[in-house]
Amino acid sequence: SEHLIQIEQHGGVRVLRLNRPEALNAFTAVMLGQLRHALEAAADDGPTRCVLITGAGRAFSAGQDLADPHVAPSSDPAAAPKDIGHMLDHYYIPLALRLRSMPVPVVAAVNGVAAGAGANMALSCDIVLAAETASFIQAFSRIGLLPDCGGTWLLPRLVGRAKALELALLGDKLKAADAAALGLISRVVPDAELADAAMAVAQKLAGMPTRALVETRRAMDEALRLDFEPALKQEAVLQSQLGFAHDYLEGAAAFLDKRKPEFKDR
Ligand code: T3D
Repeated sequence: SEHLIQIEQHGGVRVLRLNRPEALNAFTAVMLGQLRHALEAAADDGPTRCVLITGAGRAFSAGQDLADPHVAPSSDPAAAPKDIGHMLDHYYIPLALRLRSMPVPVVAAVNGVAAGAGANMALSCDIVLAAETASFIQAFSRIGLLPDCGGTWLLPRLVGRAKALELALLGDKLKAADAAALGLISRVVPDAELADAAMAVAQKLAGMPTRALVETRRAMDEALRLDFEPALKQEAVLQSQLGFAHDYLEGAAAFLDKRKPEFKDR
């Protein structure tokens, strides 16, 4: 079948490239299935210690393909409207959950426009870099929908309620530099440097103690709904577990021996 997700391995980094450039990498059901499968495979692959997601061509992703027969309005006015909630239940929700619970860190290199589900998929990644000419659009309101793929959860947490609602209601294009200034993403780099900058971040993460990184993500997500003291206690429980693991023993020993550590926990 067609490779709508292109997969490359660079050492410990698994690159997943959204690859439907003629349609700005808009998601079809088939493509979403391939992306989920690619994430599962990366999660199951021991040597892979970081995933890097980017887009082929001039866009990151234009979001749901509005022409996909699963969601496109029928030309027959008598036909019953399609249930697009079905698309979320069967494709986007499993994908979003898989992405947010990957056993390795996930970097997004947003190479161009990221709209709708494409934007929120990028924002679900652990570290988001964007090219100077990239942009983010909560396109949902323009077509009578609300932000999905975690948009209602992610946006207020990333930028606060006022900006989250502004972005979601107006659906305007947000330039990468403005997204970085708002704290929606990590960093903006010149277009020509995006691939190298994102790979450098991914390679650095791939050489780090994977399990500690993933527990950090999980603890932060969890802490968002905890009070201060329960968050402190959660840190102690997780730290206790990490403290018995190989990577801490190796990391601390390597520091004391003034040598480079070799991490392996996943
Ligand atoms: O429906 C459900 O399952 C529920 C889930 C919803 C999740 C969602 O993601 S809803 C949001 C869906 N996405 C959008 O509404 C964005 C639509 N696209 C745009 O607004 C613009 O294309 C962009 C701002 C992303 C880029 O604009 P621009 O001017 O750079 O490019 P363009 O000319 O608009 O697009 C180029 C081609 O890609 C064009 O096709 P053509 O004319 O060359 O044959 C355009 O139709 C196509 N394209 C772009 N986005 C989509 C798309 N085709 C299908 N679906 C798209 N989302």
